[in-house]
Amino acid sequence: MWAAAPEAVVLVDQATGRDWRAGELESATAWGATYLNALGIHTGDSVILSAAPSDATALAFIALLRLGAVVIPVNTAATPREIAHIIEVSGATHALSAEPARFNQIPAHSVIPLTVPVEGAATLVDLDRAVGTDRALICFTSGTTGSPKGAPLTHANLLAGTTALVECWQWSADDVLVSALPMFHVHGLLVALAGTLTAGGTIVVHHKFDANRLVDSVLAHHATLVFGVPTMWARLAESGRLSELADLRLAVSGSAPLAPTLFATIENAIGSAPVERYGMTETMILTSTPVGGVRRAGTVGRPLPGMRLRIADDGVVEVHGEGVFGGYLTSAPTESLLRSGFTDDGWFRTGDIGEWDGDDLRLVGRASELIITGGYNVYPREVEDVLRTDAAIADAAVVGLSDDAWGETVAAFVVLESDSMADAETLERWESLCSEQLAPYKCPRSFSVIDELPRNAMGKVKRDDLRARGVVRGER
Ligand code: MLC
Ligand code: AMP
Repeated sequence: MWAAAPEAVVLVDQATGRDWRAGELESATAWGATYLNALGIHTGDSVILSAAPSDATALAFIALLRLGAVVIPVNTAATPREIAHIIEVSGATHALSAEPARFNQIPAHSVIPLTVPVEGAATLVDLDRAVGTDRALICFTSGTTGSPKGAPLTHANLLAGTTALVECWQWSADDVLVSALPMFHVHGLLVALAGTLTAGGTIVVHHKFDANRLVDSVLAHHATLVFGVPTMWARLAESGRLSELADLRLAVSGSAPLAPTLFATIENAIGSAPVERYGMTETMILTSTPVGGVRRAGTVGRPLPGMRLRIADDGVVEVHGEGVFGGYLTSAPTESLLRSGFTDDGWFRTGDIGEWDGDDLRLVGRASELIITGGYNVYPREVEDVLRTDAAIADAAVVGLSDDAWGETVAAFVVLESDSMADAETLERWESLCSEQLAPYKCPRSFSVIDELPRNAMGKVKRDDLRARGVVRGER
């Protein structure tokens, strides 16, 4: 693809204005791979990549894949406790970061500051030798048991996922995508960046989401595509500038439910319905509403090419296809993967409850307690485990409260030890405990003190009851 049109601009860094032609990207990632190899990274090594989106981040990702290393994208807001867990489970030996000091749990010589590769004399390493069954990435997803789980994706998974998107969205070399999505998740790194590379189009990368800057960028680059999570679309609507996006070919929303009211706002402003697509870290993108057909609010569309979907008797969406991962990493030092979440006949159970509405899938709930806030996933158990370490807390339950801006916000309900009371100082202590242990998006936005947690006959916390109560007291 790059060789066919070496002069074509494929990557633009919005903050610096630097653009990269295909030929430049080819040689810069080859030098980058040579440089990383000289610093001790070899084929098969697991390497953390943790940085805000930029051309340097994109180039590092490509260089690592070309070298055959396994990329582990890590949230730039991850705490030392969260990083330690990722290193332990993945066996990461190196880290590339714009803030190397955050990775002091890896020997200093293996923590590499992220920079744009400088021109080298020659490429000294074998590149592009990975085969489909080789691991390309290990992505961490929040886990029901309290600790994030490592989901390896192979080169075949990645290619199947991006090829299906290119076909489904008729994504071509003429398309220009503006993306402010973080590059440490499937949406920004694989759908936006790897999708663009597969399509041979252009991606304009923003370091941080800002509604005004995004609209300016769409206009300046004559962009045809914008991908965002619903919170980003809500902020674009709030900016009053949505109608300036009327020339987009596709305005795409995903990672969390798009409220029908926001769908209508976007449709009215830009003159066409947004495209909704549904995916998961473990599976890449599963469904999309049609590019050439009617897109209905509240539906996430049809299976992508190569993806099969069925709805089990309990309502859970089950999937099968080339993009679906092979299982989770285990904590034991073994190559075999944990097939939890797979049926006996090899389909992956997503945990989402769905129903068919004509040809389109409608997601109607989740079998799990997963909270999605601004497109980031939080499992209550991880937050509850942290809260329970506080001496004043006898018990805790965490739920997602519905919120117009964030979709859901994290809310904690706590039961005090009998000799304890909650005053302003206590609240501050809980807030600091959470912010030390958990990335900011996982920290409760409210703490409600209640006499006891509502439980059913089996002793399970009735989370719906808590959601119905809303914030009881102590909102910050
Ligand atoms: C930031 N904050 C959040 C948050 N993002 N809190 C809860 N949920 C979030 N998602 C916190 C900040 O730390 C800060 O805390 C406060 O909220 C306000 O910050 P902000 O500056 O207003 O937020 P901002 O940095 O602009 O981030 C908002 C956002 C971001 C929407 C741009 O959340 C984002 O990039 N979301 C995209 C997530 C994503 O890419 N998901 C895809 C997963 S892949 P304080 O304490 O400092 O005030 C996937 C598969 C698939 O799901 O299908 O795609
Ligand atoms: P993640 O673990 O971050 O990959 O998140 C995957 C989850 O995000 C899915 O299981 C869904 O619950 C949710 N999700 C992704 N896309 C959509 C969408 N378009 N609508 C509703 N939920 C979505």
